[in-house]
This record gives sequence, C-alpha cells and structure tokens, in this order.
Amino acid sequence: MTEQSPVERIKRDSHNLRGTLVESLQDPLTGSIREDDTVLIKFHGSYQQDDRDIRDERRRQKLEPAYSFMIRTRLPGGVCTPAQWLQLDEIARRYANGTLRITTRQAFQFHGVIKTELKTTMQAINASLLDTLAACGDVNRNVMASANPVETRAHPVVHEWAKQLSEHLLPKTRAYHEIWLDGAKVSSTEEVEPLYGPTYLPRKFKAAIVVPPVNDVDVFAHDLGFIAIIENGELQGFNLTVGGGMGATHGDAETHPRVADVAGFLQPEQLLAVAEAVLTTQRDFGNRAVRKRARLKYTIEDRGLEWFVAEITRRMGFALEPARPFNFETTGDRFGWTEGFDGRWHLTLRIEAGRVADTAKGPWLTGLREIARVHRGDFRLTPNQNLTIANVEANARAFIDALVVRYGLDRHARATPVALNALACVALPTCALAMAEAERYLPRLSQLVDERLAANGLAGAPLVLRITGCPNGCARPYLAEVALVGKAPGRYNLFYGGDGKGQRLNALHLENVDEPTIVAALDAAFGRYAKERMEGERFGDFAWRAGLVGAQAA
Ligand code: SRM
Ligand code: SF4
Repeated sequence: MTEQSPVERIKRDSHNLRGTLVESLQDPLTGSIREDDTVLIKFHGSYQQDDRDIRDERRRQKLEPAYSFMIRTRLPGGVCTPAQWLQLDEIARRYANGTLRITTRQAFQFHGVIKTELKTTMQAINASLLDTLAACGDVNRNVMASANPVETRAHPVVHEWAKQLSEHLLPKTRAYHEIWLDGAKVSSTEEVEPLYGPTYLPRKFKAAIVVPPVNDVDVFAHDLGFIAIIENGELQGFNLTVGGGMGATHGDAETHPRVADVAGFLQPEQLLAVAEAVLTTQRDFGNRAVRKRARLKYTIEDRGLEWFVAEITRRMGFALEPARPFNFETTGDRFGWTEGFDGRWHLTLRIEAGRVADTAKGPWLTGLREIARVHRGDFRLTPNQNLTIANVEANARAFIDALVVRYGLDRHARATPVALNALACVALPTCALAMAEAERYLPRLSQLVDERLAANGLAGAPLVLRITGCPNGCARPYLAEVALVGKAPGRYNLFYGGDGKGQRLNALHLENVDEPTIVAALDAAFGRYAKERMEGERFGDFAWRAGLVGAQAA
C-alpha cells in the first residue's frame, strides 16, 4: 500500500480535530502552537503565521518569530448584517491588526491575532452569530454564491441553497465548541462524522453556485459548482460542474490549474444529494499519499470524467440530465447602484485587494462603520474582494451616497476598468507561502498597466488583471487576461489569455521576469493589440490569436 501523507496521520489521531490544541493554547512559553496542531487549527478556521517583514531581524536577535494567527470566517454567499459588520469591525480593531480583509471567497479574514487572545477572538466572532468552522482545512470551505443575489426572483433562492449546502457539508465534530466556546466535552468515541469519516477529505474542497451571465464566483475554478439555469426569472435547476482548481507548484508538471467539466443538469431539490455524492467520491478516491495531487481535479483527471459521473450516479441513485445551455459574459462586479427586482437598491464599492482599513488613501474602515450604523439592509462580500451595500430603500440612497463620498469610498466612480477589476492575494507579510508581493504591489502594478494601455491609445480598455505571490492561485490568476504569479522577491511569471468570463485558462508568456521586463512586455503586447485587434476583441482573446501565448509563442 502506498504510504499516506503525514497529514493523514495527524487527522486520524486527532480525535475529530481536537489534537492537543487546548494544551498548545495554554502553553505560556511560546507564541506558537505544537506542530500537529498547526494542521488541525486550520479546520477551526485559523492559521498560525509570523510577520515575515521582521523574520530575519528576529532571527538575528535570537527571538522566536513574531507569531500570530489569521482567522477566517465562514460566510456562505458573503452575506452579513450591519450589526455583524459592527462586531467584526470592533474585533478587527481590538484583537487583530485593525483591518478587515475581504477574501476572494466572500469571507472575512483577521490578521495578527496573538495566541493569548485567540480564544477570546473566536468567542467574539461566534457572539456575532458567525463562525469559522471549516473555513480552512481538508473539508468543504466557504460556499460561494453570485454576489448580487437580488436581481431576479431566483437569486435569493440560489443564496438559500448556498447556505443549505454550507450547513449540509459542515463537519459534525463538537471539537470546535469544546475548544473555543467552552462547550461540554463529548467522548470522541461517541462522535462520528457521517460525511467525512475520521480522516476528513484528502484535501480542501470548494463549492460555488453561480447565476449567469455574471461568473463572479469563477465557478470553473471549483471542485464542485452549480450553474443556475433560470428561465423567465425562475430557477429551473442547475448544471453541475466538477474538478476545477487553480493550485500549481513551480517546476512540477504533475500540478496545474484546471477548468471544471460540466457534468449534467439536476433539479434544485437534488442539489444536496449531488453535492454529497461528489464529496464522498472524492473522500474515497482522492489521493491521500501525495497532497499536491490530492484535489478532486486530479482524481477526475486520473480516472476520467465518465468514471466519475458513473460513480456519483451510483451513489445518488439517480442520473443527471443532459446539461442545459448557459452563457457567461463577465467575471466582474457591477459597480455603483443597481436596482433589484423588488425595487430595493444595491451599491457595489471597490475595495482594493479587499483590505478594509484606515490608511493614507482613506478612512474606509471608519466610513463603513458609519454606514453600518445607519444601514437597514445587509452587506455582501463579492468574490472580486469588493463590497455591496445591499437592500437599500430608494429614499435612503442619498444618505448612503453622502457617507460614501465623505469617507472616500467612491473609488468606483473614478478608477479605471483595470483598477476596478484587479484581484490580488494577501501574500507578504503574513502568508507563509508567498514568494513575492501581491496585495501590497497591486496599486503600483495596476497603475503601470494603465500607463501602458494609455501609452498605446487603449485608455479605459477592459482588462482582467490578477496577481498572486506564489503559484497556489489564491486570486485565481490562471483565469485572468493578464496575470503575475510570484516566483521570487520582485520576480514573476507573466501569463496572458483568460477570456474575461472565467471559462478559459491563460498560459505562460514570460518566466521569472522583473518589473522593467514586465512593463516592456506589456508595452509591446498592447502596441500590437492596439493595431491588430478585431472589433470588440478582448486582450485575452487577442493574446491567443496573435501567438503571444500558446503553440506559436516565442
Ligand atoms: Fe488560498 C493557501 C489565502 C483563496 C488556493 N491561501 C493559502 C494560505 C492559507 C497560505 C497557507 O497555507 O499558509 C493563504 C493565507 C494568506 C494570508 O496571510 O491571509 C491563503 N486563499 C487566501 C485568500 C485569503 C486570498 C485572498 O487574497 O483573498 C483566499 C481566502 C478564501 C476564503 O475565504 O476561503 C484564498 N486559495 C484561494 C483560492 C481562490 C478560490 O478558492 O476561489 C485558491 C485557488 C482555488 C483552488 O483552491 O484551487 C486558493 N490557497 C490555495 C492553495 C493551493 C491549493 C492547491 O490545490 O494546490 C494554497 C496552499 C495549500 O493549500 O497548500 C492556499
Ligand atoms: Fe499566499 Fe500564494 Fe495564496 Fe498568495 S497565492 S495568499 S502567496 S498561498
């Protein structure tokens, strides 16, 4: 039998995710937790990190790294109330680094929580009626749903399905309540995980529900996806997608991003059964020896889609119908005000790289706190790291507008398409895996890209730009028209060729290049695009046609 990865042993011996977390948290001698617990704490929604900006200095001073914890919430479809926003804002200022980070999966992250305050912070999050269970780890993660779920009558229905799916796929262990919320202890022998079993999944698992024509969730980047099929404003059912994923490792051809396959059509009431069959098939057949090959995309690649569909059909006890036609137009958010089907209004604001903070650029954290104090609707975090102030009565719009302008939150009214739609992962200084900057480099990068567009007479051209600090793909870079993927400090792989709709992977244009080389390459590519593009042709499409990537690339 092939040897299993060490993480499998940690999960198996953890008594349903308890490990020695309680002891680790109580150890006063270090700001860190025990090694095995660093794996287990992820299932509870937290990562141990250290401040990489000061790592070398701490080492020189013979101090342990400046450990702290990132905490990620579970927030199906990215919806929270103003009261929850106010509580999270307070947590960010009291226990974390004074920022709220909107993630690419419509959740919040807190950074910089120290070990001695971790439990109190978890309790504060739960007091806001949110939790962090399964936000990370080898389980189903935060379920995404199209972020403007109020345009047709089908949108709220879809959002309800996202919540149900999230609940249905939650681990059942009481460990979370015991460790963080002082819940009564349950003997682990009494406890079973009906869906997951004792070793959970071989790897993380991600699900999303999308409402065409806006593929904001990037449904094809998910292990499990549902494309809502809507006719005359009513939900008919879903097309199932399986086996998408972004993660890759530099120089390892065995790993690569993959666009999900469309497997068939299902009725709405079949959604949970289908999800369960997909998840348990991956549980039983996913690769538990090599974590880099453990995602569902590789299970499907290795065994074939036909085998996979036959296996889930067997588990479901019914067959999928043939997939129905669907059409995506964009992955981007609709900024500014949009009117919902019920006459209420939704204002989408640009939050660069999802970081809500008070900085020299503007008092955004303060501004959103003021808005949360008066807002009567809800907030929606978008998969593009932006924020929708949703369900506003028509007569409250002017008041919200005034606050938005007062606190400089009206960036959407001024920014270029590139700056509005760009995504950046967190990367340095908190991400342990970052090889280069991403979030902190985004403002300069989008300015450089805009300058090159303008220099070639293309000012205002639509372009999906994404950057990550490593090839794991947290900002879904392999679906962007132009992407930078970190290789080393100041050096990136440059990709061209996404279709702006999230349905086609891009491809490598230049490897391991620095800023001047990137700028020169963009200048040359945009120069050709300006001269040779066809009517309405996007840059990502042009890049393939012109041979900037693909078989004809130099
Ligand atoms: Fe991610 C690991 C941040 C969305 C693929 N991701 C990490 C960690 C936890 C680093 C670590 O393992 O130590 C990063 C923490 C950084 C920090 O300091 O906060 C991290 N990922 C993020 C977030 C915060 C990026 C952002 O800027 O918003 C996103 C949190 C989403 C959430 O709320 O749950 C985030 N990560 C994604 C996505 C996009 C998505 O899911 O739509 C992907 C690509 C899709 C996919 O999973 O295929 C993604 N993250 C990864 C991977 C590679 C997985 C793989 O299959 O190889 C890793 C590394 C790993 O798992 O070993 C990773
Ligand atoms: Fe970290 Fe890499 Fe994810 Fe960016 S893409 S947050 S650098 S793991």
